[in-house]
Amino acid sequence: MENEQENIIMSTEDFTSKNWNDKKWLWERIVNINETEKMNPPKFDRVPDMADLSNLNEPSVIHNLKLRYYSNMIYSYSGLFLVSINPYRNLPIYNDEIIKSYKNMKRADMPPHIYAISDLAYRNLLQNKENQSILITGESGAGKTENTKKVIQYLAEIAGGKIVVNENTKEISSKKLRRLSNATKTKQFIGTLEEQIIQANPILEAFGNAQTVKNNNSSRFGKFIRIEFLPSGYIGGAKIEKYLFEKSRVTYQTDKERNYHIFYQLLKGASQEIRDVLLLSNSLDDYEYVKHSKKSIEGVDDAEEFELLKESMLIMGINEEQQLNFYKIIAVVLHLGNIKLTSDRNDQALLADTVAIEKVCHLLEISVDDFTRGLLKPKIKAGRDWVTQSKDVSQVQYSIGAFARAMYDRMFKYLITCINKILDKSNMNSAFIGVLDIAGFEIFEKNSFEQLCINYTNEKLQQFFNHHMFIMEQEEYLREGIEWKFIDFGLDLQPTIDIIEKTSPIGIFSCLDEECVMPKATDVTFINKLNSLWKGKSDKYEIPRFNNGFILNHYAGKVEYDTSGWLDKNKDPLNEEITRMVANSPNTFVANLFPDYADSNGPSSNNEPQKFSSRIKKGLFRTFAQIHKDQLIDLMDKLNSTEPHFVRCILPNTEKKPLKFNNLLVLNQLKCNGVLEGIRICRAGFPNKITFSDFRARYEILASKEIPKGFMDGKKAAQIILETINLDQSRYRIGNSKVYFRAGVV
Ligand code: AD9
Ligand code: MG
Repeated sequence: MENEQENIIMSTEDFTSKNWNDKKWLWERIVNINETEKMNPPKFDRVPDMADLSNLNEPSVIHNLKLRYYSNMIYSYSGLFLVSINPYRNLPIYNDEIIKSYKNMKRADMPPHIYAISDLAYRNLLQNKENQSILITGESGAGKTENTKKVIQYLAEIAGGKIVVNENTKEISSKKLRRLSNATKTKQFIGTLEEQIIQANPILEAFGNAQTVKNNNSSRFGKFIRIEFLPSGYIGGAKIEKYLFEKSRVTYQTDKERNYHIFYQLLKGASQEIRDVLLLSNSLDDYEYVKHSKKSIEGVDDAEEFELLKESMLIMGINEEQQLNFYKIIAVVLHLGNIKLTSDRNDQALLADTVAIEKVCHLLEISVDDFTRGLLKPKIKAGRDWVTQSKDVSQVQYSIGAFARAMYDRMFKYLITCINKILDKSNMNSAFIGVLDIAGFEIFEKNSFEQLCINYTNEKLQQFFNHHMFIMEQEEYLREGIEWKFIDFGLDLQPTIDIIEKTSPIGIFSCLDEECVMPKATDVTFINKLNSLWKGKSDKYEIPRFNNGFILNHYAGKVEYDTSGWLDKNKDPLNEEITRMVANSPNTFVANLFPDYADSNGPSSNNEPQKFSSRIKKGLFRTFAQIHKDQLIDLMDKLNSTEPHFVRCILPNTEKKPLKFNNLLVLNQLKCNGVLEGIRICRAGFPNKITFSDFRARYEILASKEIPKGFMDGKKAAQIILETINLDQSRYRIGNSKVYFRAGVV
């Protein structure tokens, strides 16, 4: 079947490149008639909108996308979606000229482009006075982040240029970089607001992106960027929110991937002066947390990138002194990775040497002795008393790793807070266009808690899309008085979402949270409890035959989750003695990263460390699941207040190569991301709609004799035109304000 499918959707390129005598089997094949689909006549080749194909089926969609892709047309429409296929090379389609050509143009009058969507969102924002969102999803490497940047570039270009920030928000008209000399502080470059919004990205990428097997510049976090607009239509500010940051990468990467870019940039690019302050060498091999990874990325000079990062920071208004604080955390993480342990005769952990820990404590400005004791022999509560607990090497290693991950995670979060302080000028009421750049469904061989979180997010986003497209569409038919039988497409994804997020009956997240505060709970007690709660209760939930875990029936397919390690992943427990020390460090930058651990009376007080479970109950600690769920609810609220636009990014091949189009890989993505489902409903409904006035303007010529001169209302005129051309009644409907056509009729 797979080969047959390949065969049917073979493009003209494939056919011409074959040696027909050798590959006779390619064209002489017997296939089951039921497994074939109708082709479109060649005049439909490369149609910009798939909804216009007269034979709308999977093979013809792939065929069309492929023809377009090989003609450098990476953008196409599929009904409500903009589909974007990664070209893996720079195409001359993103310059100022092209931006200008999309300004104020109707979607139908220009080739499909991310600029067309950006312009539509901007126009709708101004005209309808409604907030807009652009939701960009797709697999890793499919081009989400590149498209996000293009949206921002477009908006900055057409709606920027009038406001310049800083100098106490005094308006300056030049868009150029300026060097503002401030009498009291160090000299710094500060950019215009648009420049700052654009420069936020390299900063986010340095700290939040890394090389992975799938993408040399993979974003390891999701983001929602709100571009805010003043009533005049100019950009007034921006705000960034992040989701699901992959902190495990800070302490572990495979040899085919890297840690976050900033580690390599700093180690390769920092001046001797900075190195001296941070107690760093210039060799990646000296540091445990980077030395096992890949060292460099083809075509990327990390030292040069570091220079660009520093420039972006200056444009943002983060001066060199402030930058050093962030680099200091990177150095602390690197030194933490170098702490070496051994065991004593009772298997208790000891420091093998004190070099690394001294560097850590020097940079954090805390006592080496206290830190060492807190790390090796933390206090815990036993009944009413506090006792010193002995830890073995792997336990201490775990707490060092967790501490390093928490430091990095909190530093990244704080960096975004700083950027937002600079960019977020407007009040809550200002109109915005939000761009969501978030990973699509992930179905791997082994799926863990991270995959559940991302798939849960996508399930909600897909539900949002379904609601928007299917419900809105059908509601529109009703409003327009079009005769239409309501179709239940079986697309309600709520049952799967409920299993994850419900609190009653207890869903996966709540169950996990409960186990996280149970004494003696383990990953095994968790999965047993979950299975007993859901077994046989929903057709979306199954128990796997062999492994510990569960199977969820997602929109994109069935996914088996392996639940080992979930308790730790959900709480990522920190050694609270050491976090408390850091929270009370005289270095305010460092201390402010852990405000939730600071005790008001200082480190020498008699305050007893609180137990983890009591911290959860008091709301001092929130589990990962809780944080993510709350963030998602907030995001969905925001999206629900917007008019959405949907962009689906597609990965054409897994080799990161231009001009390679893998049919099955693309087909699979179209299935997962709802494009094919969208086409199905398109076929059932009336995807092409034209207002009466537009319709008359365009087609009156077809019935010039029949339509009398002088006034005639639009509906009547449309009726006459359609009757004159004798169009089959099943192929169109006349509503109250528009004419509706089946796919391909127009
Ligand atoms: V991930 O989920 O963050 O791992 P993304 O964001 O979907 O992923 P990204 O935008 O980073 O993928 O694109 C991956 C690479 O493909 C980029 O670094 C570019 O080298 C390449 N790419 C993507 N889109 C374009 C494009 N429109 N033009 C040129 C592109 N190159
Ligand atoms: Mg990305």
